[in-house]
Formats: sequence, C-alpha cells, structure tokens
Amino acid sequence: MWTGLLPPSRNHWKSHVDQQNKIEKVSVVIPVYNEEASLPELISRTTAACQSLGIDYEVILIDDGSQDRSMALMLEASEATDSHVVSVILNRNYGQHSAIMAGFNEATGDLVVTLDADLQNPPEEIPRLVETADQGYDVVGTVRQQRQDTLFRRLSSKIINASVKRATGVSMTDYGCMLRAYRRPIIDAMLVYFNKSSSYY
Ligand SMILES: Nc1nc2c(ncn2[C@@H]2O[C@H](COP(=O)(O)OP(=O)(O)OP(=O)(O)O)[C@@H](O)[C@H]2O)c(=O)[nH]1
Ligand SMILES: [Mg+2]
Repeated sequence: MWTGLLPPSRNHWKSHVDQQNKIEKVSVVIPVYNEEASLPELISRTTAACQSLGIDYEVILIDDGSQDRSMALMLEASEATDSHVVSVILNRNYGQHSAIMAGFNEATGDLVVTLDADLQNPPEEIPRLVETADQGYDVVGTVRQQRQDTLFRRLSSKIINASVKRATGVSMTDYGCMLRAYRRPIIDAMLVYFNKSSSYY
C-alpha cells in the first residue's frame, strides 16, 4: 500500500486562528500492538524522516499490551544515548484508538503526526505532512492509493467512509488512513473530549 497526500480542497482544513504559528516541534505518535517484526525498521525510518526536518522532534511509541518483543525493542530504542524515542507502556490491551490518545497525552509538539506501526504508512511522507501543515492547516489527512487490500476490505472502507461522512458532516476521502497531522489546538480538544468520555488506565 502506498499513501499519498490529497489535493488541498478535500483533506485539509485551513486554520482560521493560527496561520502564522510556526511549527517548532513535531511529535510522531505510533500505537504498537505485536509489531516486533517492523519495529526496528519503523524506528530507523521514522527517526531519519524526522531528522531531515531540521527541527525538534520526538517519536512516541505506545505499547498496547503486546505479547511479543515489542516492548523490549521500544525500551531499547528509547534508552539509547541521544534518543528521540519515548516509550509509553500500557498495562494491557486497550485498542488502537485509546493507545493513540495515550500518545497524544504525552506529546509535547505543536504538530502531532500519527502513523501505523506496520509500515503500511511510509514514514518518509512525514516531511510533506509537516510542510502542508506549515502552510496554515490544522489537520492534514492522506489517502491510501493502490491498496493491496481485498475487495471486501475496500468495500467495507467505502461503507464506513460514507457513514462517517454522513454522521460528522466532515468530508474526507479516506477516514481509515492513520497517516495524519494535527495542530496542537486540535490535539488538546480531542484530549478534552476523550478524557470526558472514557479512560485507558
Ligand atoms: N489490530 C490492533 N492494532 C492495534 C491495537 N492497538 C494498537 N494497534 C496498532 O494500531 C495500528 C493499526 O493496526 P492494524 O492491525 O495494522 O490495522 P489496519 O491497518 O486497519 O489493518 P491491516 O490491514 O490488517 O494492517 C498498528 O500500528 C497496530 O500496532 C489493537 O488492539 N489491535
Ligand atoms: Mg495495518
């Protein structure tokens, strides 16, 4: 699967508040559930992509109760000298959504990028997301192209996309693609609503 940016009209929301705000730190938030096979490559490719930004960054990995060596690999990366990796360890499996929110809770950047751990989203796209957000957008989404998924999976996505569009009134081409960027005020608003409605501890 390849992930690319959509043209501005569909997947970006122009900020009406802080178009002048420069992005000084990027937090990459990645939920991890039994991802030992992809973690070493994920960490090195994500770190390299962030390094190329030339600004401060952190890579926040959230272990969502993995049963494999994911937690050990994460801790090894975050404990290395000069590491930009932060490990968040949940005490059991809470699901992808709660794991991401746990990551948002720890993120200190003024732009937060979300990514899947299984390398279906290429970390090399991070600079383009940051560049687009820097133009004054609050949220930057991406769409999956040339998906390798089964017809059933693609049809399910179409049905889900149509339902979410109808329920929220927000028009995105692909609600299921986790490669996204959010400005700080959006993250803070999501945390307020999440903390009001549920808890992952
Ligand atoms: N499946 C699953 N993934 C989780 C969970 N918690 C965190 N994750 C992470 O959420 C991300 C998405 O999970 P995937 O299983 O790849 O979901 P997907 O991309 O929709 O499905 P696939 O097409 O099977 O890859 C990955 O980074 C997982 O490691 C969980 O409880 N279940
Ligand atoms: Mg996946």
